[in-house]
Amino acid sequence: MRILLIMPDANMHKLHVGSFVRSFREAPLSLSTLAALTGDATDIEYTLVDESVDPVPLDFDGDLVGISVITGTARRAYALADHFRSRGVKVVLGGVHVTAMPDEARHYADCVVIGMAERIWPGLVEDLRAGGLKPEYVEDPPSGDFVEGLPTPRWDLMRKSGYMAPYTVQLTRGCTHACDFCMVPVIWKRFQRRPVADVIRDIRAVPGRRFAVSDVSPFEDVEYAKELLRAMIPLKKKWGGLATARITDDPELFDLLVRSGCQFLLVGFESVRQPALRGIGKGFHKAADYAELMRRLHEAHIVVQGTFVFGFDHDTPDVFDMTVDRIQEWKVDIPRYSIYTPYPGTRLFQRLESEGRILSWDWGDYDTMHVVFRPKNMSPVALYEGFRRAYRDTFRLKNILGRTIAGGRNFPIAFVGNLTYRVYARRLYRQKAFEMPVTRRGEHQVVTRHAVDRKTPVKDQGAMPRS
Ligand code: B12
Ligand code: SF4
Repeated sequence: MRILLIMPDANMHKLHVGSFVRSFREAPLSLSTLAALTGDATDIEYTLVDESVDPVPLDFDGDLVGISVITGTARRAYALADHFRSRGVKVVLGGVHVTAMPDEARHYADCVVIGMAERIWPGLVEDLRAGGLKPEYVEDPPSGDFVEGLPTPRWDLMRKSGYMAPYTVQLTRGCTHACDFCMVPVIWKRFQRRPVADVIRDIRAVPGRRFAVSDVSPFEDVEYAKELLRAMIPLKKKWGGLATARITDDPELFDLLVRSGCQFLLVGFESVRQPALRGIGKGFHKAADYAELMRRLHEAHIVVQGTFVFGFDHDTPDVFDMTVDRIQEWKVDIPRYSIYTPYPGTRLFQRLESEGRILSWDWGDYDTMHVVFRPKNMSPVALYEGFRRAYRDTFRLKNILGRTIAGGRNFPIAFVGNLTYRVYARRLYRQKAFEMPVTRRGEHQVVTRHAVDRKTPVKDQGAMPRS
């Protein structure tokens, strides 16, 4: 059996040099996790393609195409699905967006998978083999225990040179919090921890010293995290991952984190203002403590990518300059900005829709780089302009050096990371695709819901077809 698994292009965080493309991220686990689930079955030949770094083989004529869909890539995913089905290849769609919007997704697929696929995928492949692929498979047990006994992902099937960190390890699923804009608590209703022994087995299997963790907030169960970090120390690896701003609250946990080899953390600061944090359900983050948090992380030689969001209902037009100033003051090594985005399925989406504030239903705009809703205290244009001005100001060379030069041994990583975002900040002003498509289209010109261009051949549509 020949199975092609695709992650459509998300059009971001990558470097192009001629035909060479590298993503500035860790390798995603969605496809390599699926491919591992059928174990040693030697009669299954998988091809895994992350379109952000490699082209999709449009002439594939095997038995099944599986496509992993997040909201921002839904358009591309549906166009690819159409393409392969028109060639007579069966298509299954799964992932975050399909789980939130199964009724939409089934228009474009022979089969949809709702929720986590660990307990589903092997049976689905067997059904396909027997000619009895069902139209829908739902996570079983619902929100259940599927993280025990998972195989090590098939990292070998992804192109290693495509990523800054080609080996990604998973510790947990879900999150203990429920911020209003976040998809995680919506689709993974329970926070689940993998057995420590399974995680350690995976880390041992990583060739070389470095790996990444892409879990959204793996250290919120402090006792579990301590047990895991303790077990990681003897492995003497170096790693990077994500954490909430509470990571330094428990001194023992933080000490173990440092000793386990943590060198990089992405922290979702979200806002420099406490009322905004409270408003989105992230009041457990204390903006007043961010300076001290940064000081402690730097003391431990951890490089910090700090993500900030603009467009909250508490945001006023002065938020942009204030955020840029605080980031300089706290010396956040690699800052990143996003526009508040109501992903379908989230509380935020429901609220903004009921208030009549959604401006675009084109999922291609849901990449956190476009304004897709009407902000409360400023116009959509002011939000977009503030967002890209903040990018431009933050990534001026003088500001980059101001933040990173005192970083000692962290300086090279932080500096290179900043240069990447500097290129991106420039793109925001230069490239047509970033020209505020929603607001420039006019507020009342709502885009056709998840429309797929059926006239242009898929190869000519570009990675992110736009209306
Ligand atoms: C790596 C990653 C990326 C990578 C790859 C994207 C991708 N397609 O996953 C990159 C860097 C490109 C990326 C970009 C962005 N990302 Co991202 N990313 C992740 C991250 C950290 C890990 C994904 C992963 O490997 N998960 C582990 C695997 C095992 O889980 P999984 O993907 O859900 O797969 C399971 C099931 O969903 C299912 N499944 C998934 N695909 C398929 C396919 C088939 C055929 C089947 C049967 C089953 C199936 O089976 C798997 C096993 O159970 C997740 C958070 C997370 N930890 O999941 C966010 C996440 C996917 N990203 C998110 C967001 C918001 C973004 C950005 C907007 C962020 C930003 N501001 O920059 C951009 C999107 C840009 C765009 N144009 O849309 C959101 C998605 C929300 C949404 N509704 O789309 C997530 C969930 C984080 C969050 N807090 O909400 N991201
Ligand atoms: S934003 Fe972070 S802390 Fe909040 S629910 Fe999502 S993953 Fe959890």
